[in-house]
Amino acid sequence: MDLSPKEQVAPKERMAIDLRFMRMALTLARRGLGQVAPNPSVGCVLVDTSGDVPLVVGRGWTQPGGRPHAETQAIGRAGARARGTTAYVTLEPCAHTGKTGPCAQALIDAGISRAVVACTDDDPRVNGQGVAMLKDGGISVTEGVLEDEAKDANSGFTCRVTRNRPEVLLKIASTLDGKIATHTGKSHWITGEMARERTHLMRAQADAIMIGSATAIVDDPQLTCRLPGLSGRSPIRVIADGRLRLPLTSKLVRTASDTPVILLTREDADKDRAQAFEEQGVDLITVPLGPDNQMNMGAALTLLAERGITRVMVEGGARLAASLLRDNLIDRIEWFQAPKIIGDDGYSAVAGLGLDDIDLDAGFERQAVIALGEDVLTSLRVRHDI
Ligand code: AOF
Ligand code: ZN
Repeated sequence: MDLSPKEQVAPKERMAIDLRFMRMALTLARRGLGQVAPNPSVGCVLVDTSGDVPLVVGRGWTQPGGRPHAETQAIGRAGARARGTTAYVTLEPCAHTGKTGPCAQALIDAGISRAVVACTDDDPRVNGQGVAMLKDGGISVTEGVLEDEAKDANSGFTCRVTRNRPEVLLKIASTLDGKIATHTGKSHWITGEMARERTHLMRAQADAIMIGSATAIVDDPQLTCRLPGLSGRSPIRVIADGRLRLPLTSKLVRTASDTPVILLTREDADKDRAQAFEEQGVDLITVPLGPDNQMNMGAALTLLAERGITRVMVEGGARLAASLLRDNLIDRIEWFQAPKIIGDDGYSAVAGLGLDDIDLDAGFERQAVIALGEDVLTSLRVRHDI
């Protein structure tokens, strides 16, 4: 039997090559986080493995707004050199026809001989059909390479399509004893410069950033990404403001025409005030009330998902954090801790949860701990088994 050079590669060596190029594809995929909603951010690398050393002939990632998709970008770059290559894709190629044809078909048409796919696409229009299309088209498919990392990169999108709400990340910057301000309300600065830079990067990678109205009133924040080179990547700003208490003169309202602002508000909020906000270019979303007569935050998130938002970062305050935690709506926590202590007369990062007991089921698992100057950042994810 005549084996092509690709098939002569020992399995172990092939696995090392697969890991190397899937890692590259994942790095490309992460570039789009915060820019591609409602779509996932996908990376694709086309590699010619016929020679002595593997050669990258095309790279692509999902473009701002979610289109073009990663695969067609990579194929476009590679041109005729795409023929016979291996495609490394961080998400199963799509099988549906949108503005353009399916990516799976584009890979077949480009003459790709092998596809390495990190994880399946939970969008019901795809969900296994992309891989089936590749196989039917004569492409050999390897699945599950760096699957966990790819799922992590796609988690906002997956949450939107499977749970009808965006993924929610809670960011907290506190003292060692979990305080975010002194009893006089002073909070600038608890954490250091590196933690603040990291926060701005997180903002760039979010589709929306959300805070409660009390925090918006007290801090008068901009909630933009102000990292050099990334200032164009500020997320949509969302304020949970049931009673429309945000001042019309706030920085958020004054900059609404540059970076969008959404107010989540109640049906019974003042109509004239609502109109005044709308005249300033602020978008209002009416949120149904829950049994406690407060805005139902699960419903609010679903309304955001319906607008395509997949990744929400929550930056306070204590009451918004508590209400989302109480409703099990927090998927990730990024907790910065400074080596300072404020004591019991300070303000806590999370308001009262009314727990009688330690609820072991609702716990978070640690993903990483890193030092950022004097501060420590702990990254947590909600336990998957609940
Ligand atoms: C891919 N590569 O880079 C992305 C994919 O609305 P459309 O037509 O752009 O399709 C969006 C769907 O395509 C989205 O829900 C997800 O299933 C998939 N995203 N697929 O092959 C990509 N971003
Ligand atoms: Zn596609």
